[in-house]
Amino acid sequence: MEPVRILSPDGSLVGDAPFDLEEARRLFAAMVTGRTYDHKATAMQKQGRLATYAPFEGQEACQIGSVAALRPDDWLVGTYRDAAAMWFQGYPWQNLFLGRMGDERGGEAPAGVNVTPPSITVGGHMIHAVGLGWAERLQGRDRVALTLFGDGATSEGDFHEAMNFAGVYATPTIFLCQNNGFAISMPRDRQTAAEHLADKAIGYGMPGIQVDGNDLMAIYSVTRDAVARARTGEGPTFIEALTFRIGPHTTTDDAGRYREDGEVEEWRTRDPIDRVRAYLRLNDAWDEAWEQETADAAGDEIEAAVAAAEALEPFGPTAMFDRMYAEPTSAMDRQRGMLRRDG
Ligand SMILES: Cc1ncc(C[n+]2csc(CCOP(=O)(O)OP(=O)(O)O)c2C)c(N)n1
Repeated sequence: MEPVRILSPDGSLVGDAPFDLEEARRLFAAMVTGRTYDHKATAMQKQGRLATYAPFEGQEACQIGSVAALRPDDWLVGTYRDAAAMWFQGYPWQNLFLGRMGDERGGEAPAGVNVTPPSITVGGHMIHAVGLGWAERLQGRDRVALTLFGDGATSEGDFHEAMNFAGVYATPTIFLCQNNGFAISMPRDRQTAAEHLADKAIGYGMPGIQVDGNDLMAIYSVTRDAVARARTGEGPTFIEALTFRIGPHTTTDDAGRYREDGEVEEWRTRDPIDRVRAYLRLNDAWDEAWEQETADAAGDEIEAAVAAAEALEPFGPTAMFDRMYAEPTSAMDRQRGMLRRDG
């Protein structure tokens, strides 16, 4: 199996560009904004302003390229590592920061934004993605659901149930596995004996495609085709994107304990943002001043979101009970009472 690739690390094309230079610049800027958030959140965690944070540096092409192939009303169902994708589909940066502060308001998508809160439960969210797409179909709408997850999630029972149901009912689901080589410290070759994760699709009766996950154009192109299949009733697709997380699993992890020397440096040479910059330069669509403007705009946007999140009145500890169900259960009422007594 040869992973789909369109854009080489040196910025030259080995296939047809799926979008024009203007769109390439827009998506480049979005990846830069994502990385700005990632670096800011990592720094804020170290300053004690956020709880544990899961960085996604290196995975920006997977997240921006796939969401670029969606319609604004399509569903996105991702994980704790998918903030760039969530933002690009309409989830505010402010809420992403709030979620990492342990503030329940971070879990609320604005009206009309079809993005679920980040799933901390590995694999559990894929079932929801299948259900959301199926519900759209049953109601006669053509919205699709894209779900993002890691290589580790493919070992969860929920993954198999979601894939099986999606295959049998031909639900409009795009399963995008960001295979970043590790599930915390568990390497990909201890996760499964299958030669490729994409091969798993065969067992569920859907196409499986492997793609260079650091190639914005390839990710966009395979997701666009999968979205088209889903939208026209041809059913789900499984995409395995080969990528790497440059940072640790989370800010509490020491990746140096399980990764080989030189592995990070090697993957930096395939950086998804550098690759698009090289392409824009080759096509006279990049200059220093524009890159600076892009970086400044991203910095301003992220700083404004931090300021807005930190300016909110703190949410009381019992608020978590209010946001769980429309009506509290008796067990929750009891727990709320215990918290008040102890607090
Ligand atoms: C059901 C469940 N089991 C275990 C965990 C603990 N856990 C958190 S992240 C993680 C690894 C997930 O790896 P992967 O799916 O490859 O995604 P990545 O973190 O690499 O993005 C584990 C085991 C969890 N959150 N949920």
